[in-house]
Amino acid sequence: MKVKFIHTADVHLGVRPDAGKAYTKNRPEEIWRSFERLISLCEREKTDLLVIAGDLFHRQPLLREMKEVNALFARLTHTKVVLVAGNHDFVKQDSYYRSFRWARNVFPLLGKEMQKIEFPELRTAVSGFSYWDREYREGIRDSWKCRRTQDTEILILHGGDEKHLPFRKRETELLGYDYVALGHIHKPDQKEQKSSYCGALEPTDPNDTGDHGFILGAAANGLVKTRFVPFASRKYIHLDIQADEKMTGSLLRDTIREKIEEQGIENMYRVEITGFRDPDIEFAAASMDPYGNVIDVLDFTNPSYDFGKLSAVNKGNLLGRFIQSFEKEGEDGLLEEMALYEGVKALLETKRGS
Ligand SMILES: [Mn+2]
Repeated sequence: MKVKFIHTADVHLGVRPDAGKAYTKNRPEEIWRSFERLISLCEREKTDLLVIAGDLFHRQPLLREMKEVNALFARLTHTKVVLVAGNHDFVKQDSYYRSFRWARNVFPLLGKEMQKIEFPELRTAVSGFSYWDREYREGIRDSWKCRRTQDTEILILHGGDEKHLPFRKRETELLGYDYVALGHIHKPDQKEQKSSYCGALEPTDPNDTGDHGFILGAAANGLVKTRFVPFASRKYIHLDIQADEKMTGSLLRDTIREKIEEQGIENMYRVEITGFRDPDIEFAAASMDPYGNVIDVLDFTNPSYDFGKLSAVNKGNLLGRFIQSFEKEGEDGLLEEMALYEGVKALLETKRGS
């Protein structure tokens, strides 16, 4: 018997991530649409099991949000849904998780102790537990070891950092399950592993760079094969741009535009400029957003001062002496260099102002 499953987590429905001027407003809605697309895919592919490894919601779910999600689940004619609550949507005292009546095909594992749900018709069992607090500082327990009752045994775990169920992946593999569906870390494991993070369905933070999607799995007689499927509608990309003395504001703007066109105007960008610039040029970050998808422009360039000339012209004054003090040291460490640049910049600005 072959069981098809999809492993997702960290959808963070309700999050309002920064996506750049043109997209930020629509981004929350887009994340909902992506989740709907996933549900449609489950229906179309006759997926047997949809496993949601926590943080389906970004915060305590509103009743309205739960009803929306449940209505999507209820449309599934073939798929059974198993979910746990993560640290973001943890089962709070008055959480709707406690009282909500889910559709018949939804099997929430909302207990704070490990629970197991069996699907004899799929010869599959899924184990997991939910967060009842923002944090879960204890590690993996011996009692979580797999006690096999079905051909395929799946374990859901949410966490993997210091404050959220600290574990090493190796430990989770040693628990004896055929597959461990991990949630919490937004970066997906793109290589097949027995214990995998599927990553966030859509990136929800500018630091969630790279592909995002879900894990598609097939289980047959306890042998599980999985692969990562990119599914997100947009990516965050960090653009590194190297400036030199010839770089002007308009040249930089063109470079940014070209790079964005190359890597996709649908994506969201953080731009970092490094290297040297003409000391008379200042880059106006605000004008560097041709498609409205630049979140920020970080200018780390240094003015390419001609220290020899500056030192000669300013012989005897504060600026000249400052530069000379660096020449005497004869050190060319990075900190020294930065101090020299910052110092000269400050002194030149004071000079200009006076
Ligand atoms: Mn989490």
